Amino acid sequence: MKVISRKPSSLIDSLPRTPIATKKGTVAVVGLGYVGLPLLLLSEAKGFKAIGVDTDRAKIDALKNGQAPEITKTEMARLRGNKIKLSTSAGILKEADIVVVCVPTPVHEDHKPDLRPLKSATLSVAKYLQPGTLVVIESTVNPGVCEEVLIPLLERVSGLTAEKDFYFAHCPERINPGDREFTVANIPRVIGSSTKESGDRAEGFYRAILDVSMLTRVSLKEAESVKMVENAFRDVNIAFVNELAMSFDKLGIDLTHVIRAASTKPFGFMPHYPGCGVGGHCIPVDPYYLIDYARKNGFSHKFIKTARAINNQMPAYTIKRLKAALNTVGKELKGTKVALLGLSYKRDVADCRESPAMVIREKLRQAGASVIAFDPLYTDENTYSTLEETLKEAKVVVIATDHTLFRQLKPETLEEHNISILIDGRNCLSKKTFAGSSVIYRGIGR
Ligand code: SAJ
Repeated sequence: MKVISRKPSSLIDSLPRTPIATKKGTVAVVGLGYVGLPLLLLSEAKGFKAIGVDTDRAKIDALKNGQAPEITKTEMARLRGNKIKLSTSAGILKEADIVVVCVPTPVHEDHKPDLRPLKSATLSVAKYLQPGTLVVIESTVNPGVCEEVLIPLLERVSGLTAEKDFYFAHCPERINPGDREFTVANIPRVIGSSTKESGDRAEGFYRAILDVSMLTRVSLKEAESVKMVENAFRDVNIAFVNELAMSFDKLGIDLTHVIRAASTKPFGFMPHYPGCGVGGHCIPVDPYYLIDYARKNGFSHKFIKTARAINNQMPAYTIKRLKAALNTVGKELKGTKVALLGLSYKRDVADCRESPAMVIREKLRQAGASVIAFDPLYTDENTYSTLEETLKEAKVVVIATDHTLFRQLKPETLEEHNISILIDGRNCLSKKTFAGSSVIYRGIGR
């Protein structure tokens, strides 16, 4: 496992080496999804007494049976072994010295921030908050949410005063779902606090569980801003190449070759890749939190908003590529059987939140196409169960998620099923191998 390490700065050198929290050593994690569960397991593995709280009874029952996505057999045994307390009831939080909140922060249909899950979790924490407890928020929030929403809520309901009776810090999560190299244990973290004491206590906790020395200390608003900036940075860079893709499709230039060649520049260039859209619970969501907060404070973001608009139009652009390919053979989309390969938002990940593939499926249906969808990691009432049966019925194929299974698709497989068109929404197949086949290949930006 690659451990990132750097000689800590003099400030960090002066910090107490013995993590303050381990004096009593009980950590409670509220929200046991792809962020909270790994943190809970890591805390327990590093010697803390661990408590997991989630409102989802089915999830708690599954965890008690050692069932959860992407955990090791050892972790399953530890969950089953009752060493980790798991509950849907927040009352158990009374036992914790440290409470870490890891719940989703989605947006509403109109892209306005939806803090309901976070407020509800914070309310549960407040109801059972004990003096001396450290509260850490890992959920992604825009600047101002900690000081203007969460701390007042904790104080009002608990009757305790922040920085006097309890400690508070914000340490934005940096989990990359599906990443086996960068994990909760080795990703550097940023810790925001309004006082040194709270920051020290939070740093003591993270030092006790993480294999990294790079823990950067900033203010609460700066920590909230770090995550917003990280993810808006990624969104605008993806929008940049998506706009280039639409331009280069007109110019007949293969953008993927251009990006690969530009990446040979060892400085000043960071490759991103065009595709059928931007999904997930982070990249397409977090910029809206920043846009909304800036608007409320008198600034209207243009560039970040434009990037969101460009990325949001990529599902429609992908269908436009399909329509254009169908037109070259005198066909139209209405009535065409389309195999949609992939529904999740990211390669080899089962999560469909904000997935562009779902938008493509809906738009294909609205255009009168008959959609046959298949995803090896996701099923619903309208999905097929195998790639074979999906291809058997289809006339054209759209790849919306570059799952490993789809990256092995060969032109001859499509020819065997009389499939005439392939739209590669993730540019994950070799255009060259299709050149010699009867299958019309179109990518995004190539
Ligand atoms: N995507 C592109 N082109 C790219 C990169 C991604 O179209 O060049 C699309 C993906 O297909 C996906 C969406 O954007 O639909 C998001 O992809 P992602 O790789 O950013 O995946 P996420 O959402 O899991 O992002 C996480 C984020 N981690 C956190 O928020 C803590 C993000 O900050 C990381 O940069 C990202 O992982 C990562 O680097 O993989």
